[in-house]
Amino acid sequence: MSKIVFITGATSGFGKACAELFAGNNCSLIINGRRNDRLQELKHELEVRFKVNVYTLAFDVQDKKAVFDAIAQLPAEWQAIDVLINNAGLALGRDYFEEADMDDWETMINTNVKGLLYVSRAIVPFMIKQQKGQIINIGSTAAKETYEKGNVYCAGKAAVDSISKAMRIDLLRHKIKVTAIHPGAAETEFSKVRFKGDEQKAAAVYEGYKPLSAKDVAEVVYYTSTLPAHVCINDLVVTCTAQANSFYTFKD
Ligand code: NDP
Ligand code: 8X3
Repeated sequence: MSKIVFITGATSGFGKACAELFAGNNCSLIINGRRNDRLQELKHELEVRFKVNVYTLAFDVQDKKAVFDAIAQLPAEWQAIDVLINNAGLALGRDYFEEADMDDWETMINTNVKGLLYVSRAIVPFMIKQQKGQIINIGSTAAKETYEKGNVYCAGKAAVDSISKAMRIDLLRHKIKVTAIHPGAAETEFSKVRFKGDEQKAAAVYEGYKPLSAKDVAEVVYYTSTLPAHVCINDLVVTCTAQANSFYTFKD
């Protein structure tokens, strides 16, 4: 089989754009998300369009048992995973610390931090067996600078930054590359999810400048996977030209 790429959160945004780009470059894909209808639709579309093999695994990354059960039942030919893209994630709410919904905090920590850990632990043994592989963790500019009302989302992404460093050190002896990619504002379903379906609030985030698209981010992710075996991009921040960091965006 061609290169096998496992993508979490492939039903939308960066994950879906990565699925399209990697499939377009003849990779076999294992795609995950909670919305199985979207996974099936994407599988069909990619198989027809690019003549590649696509395996779907619908599970919630927050559910440790579901993660390990799903990955354990992968057929042998799908276990030789070359690239894991830990992308599934979300922000919920944008509120002052003392006003934020604590259930939202739990969901963000369980998804963005614990989910990434579970999926990685379930897949790393396959990479160790092969003594090769690449784990690409999607962080955020929010990992690099904590902003007002970003509290637990920023903390979770800072944890992804730190976990990426830890993985890089500990997996060195198994020849596994670990790449952390930290995008700035990108127009996906992210803000619709963050503002719980409030389309106006979500659209306002991207007004007055040209944000990144999901495809822009996918192209950067893909590039990091094309380098020679001895070359690894460890940490990469990518923003649109109008954005300097979490704090500064130039709006016309
Ligand atoms: P989208 O909302 O468009 O996509 C999020 C994806 O994550 C969906 O496919 C969703 O699938 C999946 N997902 C969410 N929760 C779970 C879960 N519990 N289990 C499995 N899958 C889940 O957002 P983006 O594409 O923008 O976000 C992707 C990643 O990029 C996130 O980690 C986000 O924090 C990060 N990011 C986003 C930025 C942006 O500005 N858009 C900037 C920097 C980082 P489903 O609902 O089907 O489960
Ligand atoms: C998503 C980008 O600026 O909303 O990680 O935190 S931001």
